[in-house]
This record gives sequence, C-alpha cells and structure tokens, in this order.
Amino acid sequence: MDKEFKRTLITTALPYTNGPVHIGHLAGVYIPADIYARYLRLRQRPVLLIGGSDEHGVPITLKARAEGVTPQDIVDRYHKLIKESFEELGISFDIYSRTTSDIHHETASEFFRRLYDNGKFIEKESMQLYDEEAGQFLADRYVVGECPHCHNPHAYGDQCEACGNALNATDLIDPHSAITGSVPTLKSTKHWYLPLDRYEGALRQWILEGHKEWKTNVYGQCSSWLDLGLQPRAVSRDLSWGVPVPVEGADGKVLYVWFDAPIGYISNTKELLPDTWETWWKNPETRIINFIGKDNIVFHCIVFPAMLMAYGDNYQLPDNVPANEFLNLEGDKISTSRNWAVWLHEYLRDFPGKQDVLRYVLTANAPETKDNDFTWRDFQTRNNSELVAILGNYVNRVIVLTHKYFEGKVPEAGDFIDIDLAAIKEMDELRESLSTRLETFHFRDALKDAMGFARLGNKYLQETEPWKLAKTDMARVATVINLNLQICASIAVAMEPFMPFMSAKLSSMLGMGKLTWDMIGRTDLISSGSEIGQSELLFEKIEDETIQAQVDRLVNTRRENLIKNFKPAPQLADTSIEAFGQLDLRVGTVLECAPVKKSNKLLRFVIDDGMGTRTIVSGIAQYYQAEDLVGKQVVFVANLPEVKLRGVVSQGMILSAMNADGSLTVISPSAPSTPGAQVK
Ligand code: B3M
Ligand code: ZN
Repeated sequence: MDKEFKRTLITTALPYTNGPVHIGHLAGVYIPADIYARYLRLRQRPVLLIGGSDEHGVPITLKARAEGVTPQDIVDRYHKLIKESFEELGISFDIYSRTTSDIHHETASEFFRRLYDNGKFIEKESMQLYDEEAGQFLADRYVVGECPHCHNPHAYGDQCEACGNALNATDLIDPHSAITGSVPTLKSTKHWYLPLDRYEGALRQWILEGHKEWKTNVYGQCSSWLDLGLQPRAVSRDLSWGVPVPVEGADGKVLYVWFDAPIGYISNTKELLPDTWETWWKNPETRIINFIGKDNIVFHCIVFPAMLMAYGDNYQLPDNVPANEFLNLEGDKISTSRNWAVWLHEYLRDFPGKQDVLRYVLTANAPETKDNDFTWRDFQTRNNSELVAILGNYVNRVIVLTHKYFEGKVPEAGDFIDIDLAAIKEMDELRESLSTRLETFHFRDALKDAMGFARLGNKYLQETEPWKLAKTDMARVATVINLNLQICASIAVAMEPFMPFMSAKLSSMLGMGKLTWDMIGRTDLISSGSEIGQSELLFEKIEDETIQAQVDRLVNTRRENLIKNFKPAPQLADTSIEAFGQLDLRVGTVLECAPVKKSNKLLRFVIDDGMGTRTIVSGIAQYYQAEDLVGKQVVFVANLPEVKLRGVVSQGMILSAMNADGSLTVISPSAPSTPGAQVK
C-alpha cells in the first residue's frame, strides 16, 4: 500500500462553529488524525493535515438569533476559540481555516457552477414549509415537530436525534417554526438537486468492491445506504447565511451547508498551497484519508464522492474514511444543548500543561469499534497508575541512575548478554506491531505497543538491578544504563504521535535532536560520552480533590438540567385517583439481597411481602452494597406482571428516587411497618 502512494492528504471533519469542541470530537476525529499525521511525518512521508471551521448552516443562525447578534459574530467567536484550543492541544494542522473565507466562497461557488453548467443537477419546484410571521422559508433545524419514525416530539427538520433518521422538514408530523413557534404554511420554491441515483453504480463498485478493507462500521453503513437506493438530494436552501447560489434568479438562496462544507477541505488546501494544491487532490498518487465521526459517514462516503465524480477533472476519492463511534461522558450521551461535555478550552484551563494526559486517555479509550465512556475516575487512574507509575517513573529512574553513577554522561556499553538481547528483540517486535497498527488506524492498540516500551524498560531495569551490580561490576552497570537510555530514547520516538509534549521534553533531556521513526529500537541512538540533562518530571499525580471538582461540576449540570426540564405532570381529572388505586403499593422487608450475575446494574431481592416471599430485581447495584440492604424495608409495586431480567424472574418493582446526579435512593417507610402494609 505504501508503495503506490507518494503523499497523504489527511482531512478532519470541520466542526460547526456554534459552540466549542469537546472530548467527543477529540476522541473521534482530531486526536486520531493528529496521531496519523505525526506518524507519517516521522516516517518522512509527505503529508498534509487539513482542518477548518464549518461556519454555515442553520444552528449557527439560530444561536445568533437567540443571542441577538449576527451569525458572523458567532462564527468569529467560536472559530477563534476552537482554533486556539486545537493549537494548544498540539493538533498539528498544516492549516486550520474557515468556510467564511473568500477563497472558500469562490471555490464552492465555482464547484456548484461547473456542475450546473454541465447539467449535473435537477432543477425542481417543490412545496416547502414557510413561516408567514417571520417571512421566510424554514429549512432544516428551523422546523421542529414529531418524528414520523419514532414519534419523538422534538425532532428537527433535517434529523431526529432520538432515532438518528435523516428527515425532510416536510416529513415532520405537526411541524412548527423554531423562530416564531407558529404553524408553517406550504409555499412553492425552486431548488437544485444532485441526483445521487445516477452515481449509485459507481459508488457501489468503488466502495463495496474496491474498499472491503474499510472499518466494518463504515462499510456496513455504506452498504445499507446503497441497498436502500439513493435519491436526488437538494443542494440549496432558502436562507440568507451561506454561500449564495451562483445562478441568475437564485436570490435568497444559498448552498446547503453539507454541499459547501466538504469543499472546504479543497479550499483550505488551496489557501495553504496556492500553486501546488492540485497535486494533493487530482493526482492518483495522492492518498486521501477523511477522519470523521460516525454521523458524518454518508456525507463523506456517498454525497461528497458523488459530487467529486460529477465534477470530474481527475478529483480523487478518499482511500479510507476511518470513522469512529461516539464517546459518552459518565454514562450519558455528550450533548451541547444539555452542557453535558468536557469542553476542550475548559480542560486546558483546568489542567494546564496536561495536554498529553487528555490525548493519552482519549486514545486509550477511543471509540474505535463501539461507543465508549469517558469517566473522570478512569482519567485519574490512567494518569496515576500508567503515565506516572509506569512511564514517568521508569524514565526518571534511568536518568537519576545515570547521574548517580556516571555524572550524567552516557556510559559506553560493553558486550550484550542474553537478557540485553532479549530486550532489544522485544523492542524490534514492538516497533513492527506499532507501525502496522498505526498504518491500519488501530490507534488504541498502537498506544498499547508504545506503552510496551516503558513496560519493557521497567522489567529490564528491575531484572538487571544496576544498583546491586554497582557494588561489584561497574562495566556491566555501564552496559545496562546505556541500554536503558536507548530504551528511553525509543519511548520518545514511539510516543511522539500520541504525546508530543512529553516526547519533546524527553528527547531534549536525552539530547536527541530531530526524531525519525527508524530510530525506534536502535541501540546507538544516544552516543556514549554525551551529556544528558537533569531529570524533569514528565507526569504528576492527579489528586482526588481535582477529580472531585470535575465530578461536582457534572453533578451540578445534571441538577440544573433536572430543574430546567422539570415539568409538573398535567393536573389529573377528579376520577384519576382511581387510577392510582390500581397500583398495589406495599411495604416489604428485605430478607436477601445479592448482585445478579453478569450484570453491574441489577440486584436480586427476596422480600417478605406479608403473605410469603417474592423475588424482585432492581437496577440499583451501582448505588448500594447488596448486604447493606438486608433487613431494610422498601416500597414495591405488588401487582405487576412478572418479567424476566437477566434470567431472573422479577415479581414487582422497588421504588426509588432519582437524584440530580442520576443516582437512585430506595424509598423506605420512616418507621418500621408491617410487611405487606398497603401504601395509601
Ligand atoms: N460540520 C458536522 C459535524 O461537525 C459538520 C462536519 C463537516 S465535515 C465537511 O459533525
Ligand atoms: Zn425519530
């Protein structure tokens, strides 16, 4: 694969500038792309990492409206914040530009115009939703209503976030305007459609036949889209914010944001390399890789490639689209509107100098094959027991020993013996595995290999015990310390894609100069006689209080959301008290309580219900030690049909209060009650 391609163009999804970026974006897109770009640079292969902000689209205009400012104000604010925080995290973009730039407007406009001139669009009048009060058409998120698929009442005109289905605004049941709340009318308007169906055969061939090596989640999504059959898609909208449609009589119309945004990859390359950008887009020896999240797969694998095919002129299609799944936060889906996120700029403020820790944790936990969860406790553990205890500690010991026995000068190695040769061989194996995994976008496993060098070093140091040898055999100590320093040097290179700040610090301590990939595993990297610097701490322990402060912030967010969303249930009719009476609520005494096997949520209760015993399964295992509940009294619903949960038959339901942080507290009578007593 490496042979055929002369250069690699890496793109990262352009984040919408209606808010800052969070750890989900980082884990899914920016960190993996940066790892890959840094790796290729270390291999001295020509590479570009292209990024930028997506500054069009309805959410930006809605946010501007809500704040009473212009869309330009919104995008200026978030473009700056996002760009600066990426830089601080060490995402090594060759360019990070924006879709409001002149060059982008020109490029996107020209792209549309060429397709238009070459008859690649269908022009169609159709009935669209119109807000009479606001005097405008309601595209995409300007309309909210009920999802025709899952009946979520808060679906948007372009997508239902509850079931994930893509929608047309006119599909919504009971639609209303997000601007005025009024019920929209239908009004006829003209738009341009890209007939995706014309490209179906070519797309099938290209993806389903030509790219069987793509990640299964990506390949699978593509094949189900293709199997459903492709439809023409509107590429224009009735809006005032965006790239104007460059055609006579298209006043008040702009390009659909998903039409212009991917062209942003091209515009940004053009802005960076005005003379040679075409080599990166139109030469079959260039390999294009798009890093994106799973919600963007259809646009990158179907829509944009169809646009490029329609344009022709030798534009190259992506060679791979290694999309990731989603990262959750403390068990819940990350959400900008619910402020349920760890925002990058806040992390950088709260954890100064700890960019690499976040990069490490998000890679170790990357949602490569399934959705994953970020928790602050895991973040702390990975820092304290992996980065500090394994990597930092090892490097520190080697440097301190070099100063102790050799005044900071690299000692000369003598002949290697078996234990040294075994360590060298292991380094070779690790390098090979690491390279293969990086080449194939398996970054989590690649990081394990890179950490393998530190684990290997620790083991080697522990087994060779130079502090004991120092009493008898200084020549052997010299060999051992020399080899340990070479291992440290390999760590600096192998870790560079993942933790560039640590790598820079370590390589400068070791006086290494410019790093290249082929240095890994070598035993002559640090020449004997050269001086190394004093040991500087690479990582420091993160204390419980620091983590607690972050957890508290999230608990607070949950509480705020609980209050914000607190809607009293509607007032009941007089006769409804009878409905309450249909629930047979009773007090029971817990006789036994134990975790349900293979479940971390469920507890199995045996309770005395006044008549005898019954078994109830309840999802509160995270909040209680089973044995602490034995002897307690609980309130349960006694007349529910039996259900089987994880193989256990449950005969009722135990009532709990859900707290702001999502935890559950079991409801108990305030004084001992008779088992079986009815709750009235
Ligand atoms: N802005 C969607 C997103 O941020 C969109 C990506 C554009 S990539 C060309 O998820
Ligand atoms: Zn839905």
